Amino acid sequence: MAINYQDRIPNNVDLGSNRTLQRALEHWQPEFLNWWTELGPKDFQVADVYLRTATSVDAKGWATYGYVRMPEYRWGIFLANQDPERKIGFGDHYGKEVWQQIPGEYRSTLRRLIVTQGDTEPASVEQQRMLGHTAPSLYDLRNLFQVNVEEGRHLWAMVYLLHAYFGRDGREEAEELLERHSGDADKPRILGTFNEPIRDWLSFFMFTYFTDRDGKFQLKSLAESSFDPLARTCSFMLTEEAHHMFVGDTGISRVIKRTLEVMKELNTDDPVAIRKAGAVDLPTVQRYLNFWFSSSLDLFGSESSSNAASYFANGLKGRPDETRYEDHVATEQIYTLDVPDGMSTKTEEIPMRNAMNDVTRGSYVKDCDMGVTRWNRLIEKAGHSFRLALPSTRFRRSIGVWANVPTDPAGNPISQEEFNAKIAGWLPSEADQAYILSLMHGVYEQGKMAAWIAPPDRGINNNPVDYEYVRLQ
Ligand code: BYC
Repeated sequence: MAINYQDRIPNNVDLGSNRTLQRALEHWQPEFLNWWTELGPKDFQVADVYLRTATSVDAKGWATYGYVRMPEYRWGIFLANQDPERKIGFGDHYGKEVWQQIPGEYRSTLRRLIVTQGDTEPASVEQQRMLGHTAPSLYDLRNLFQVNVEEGRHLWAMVYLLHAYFGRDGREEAEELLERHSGDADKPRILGTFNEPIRDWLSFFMFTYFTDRDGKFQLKSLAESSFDPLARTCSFMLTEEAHHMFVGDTGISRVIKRTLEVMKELNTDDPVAIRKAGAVDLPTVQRYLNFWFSSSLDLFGSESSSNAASYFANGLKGRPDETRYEDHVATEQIYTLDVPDGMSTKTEEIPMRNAMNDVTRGSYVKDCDMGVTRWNRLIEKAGHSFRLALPSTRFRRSIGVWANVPTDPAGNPISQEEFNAKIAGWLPSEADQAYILSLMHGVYEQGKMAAWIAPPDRGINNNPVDYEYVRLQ
């Protein structure tokens, strides 16, 4: 169905035919806008931002670009088109019709999954709210705001499901999505990473590379769901998510590119000299990477999880790209896990269904590694021996079998004393953070770029890099 932009809430779900639902969502809309004003991007609400807006949900040409003031962005409800032939792709109900309504026995579990997904969206906007003040260019400022408005839309996507399919409980959950806040001592966001502050753009790029990529894999898992409206909304969200990861990937590449230029100019790889010249030395990039990658690994949940087993058995949440697997029922398979064993490790065998979180985490790690390989190619081409690396999935974990087990970044178990003594060198130290913060100054002059980052290879929507991506008032 085409997107209807005439309604107060743009949608392609024929919202107008369900007056009760429409009214309930129209009641939530001003609460969302209040939240956006209070906890969305600080200042810049009257700036004209060159944003894309969805016009159709097909893979090609879904976006239109133009100047929009963020509070006037047309947040709405967009589901990928329904496939009337779609069948359940995994678990105990494999091969049966997908559900257009939620079977009563799965109601609370599905609600929990949708709330957890929904909670991350406004959380990330809250985390990033101060970054507009220190954007390295108008191009970057626009990308930040694009990511922010789309995370706002992803919240709409989950709120629609809560309102449309979960009655009063769902409406209450939708209210609470605006009441929990990132980093709030009393009402924090549900998942750990979404309570971490993002004060600088290096962290923002790491977040959009590593944490938005968790979003990609979780959305892919939910896009397999037997609950068809959830699958369809996640399919469309994935098309928006791709740009967020692009911002992270190219952002980190540009930081590294600039560092390599400075290393060449000065003919040194000495971090002190590189910092004096106003660039980010590569060991610091590695420490930020260690922080955000390890934090994002926790977002997949425990390696062995009875929750994950029942999500899979009941057809609520599958594996990303489920069709690539041969066995979609997975009752007979065994998964081998590495677990800590004092100062050593041992293996444990668990039923495959219980290992679904770790299967998804494994695909995620491979995907993360592709960027690292590309960044290392830049470093290698510039003639340097330094290499960035993903730390082990055992390193600095807070969730799962490796939670609070001291290991080095390679994953070797070490004593708590050694860990305590060395961890400051493996993560951004206070001095690193102070240095990175000292580089952060807003650059708002058209075509200008902060000195710590290289310009992008190309602009947005075939516009030049020096386009006026944000018209400040
Ligand atoms: N922090 O059996 P377990 C995105 C909880 S990102 C705190 O180990 P399960 C985005 C867990 O909730 C994608 N708590 O794991 C990115 C459970 O609590 P309850 C977000 C955690 O249940 C950037 C308990 O520990 N989407 O879209 O199999 C910008 C035991 O759970 C954490 C989703 O996450 C943690 N890291 O799986 C914007 C999809 N990890 O229920 C957006 C929906 C686990 O016993 N969520 N816990 O109280 C899920 O599928 C699952 O909840 C999880 C955990 C994968 C998160």
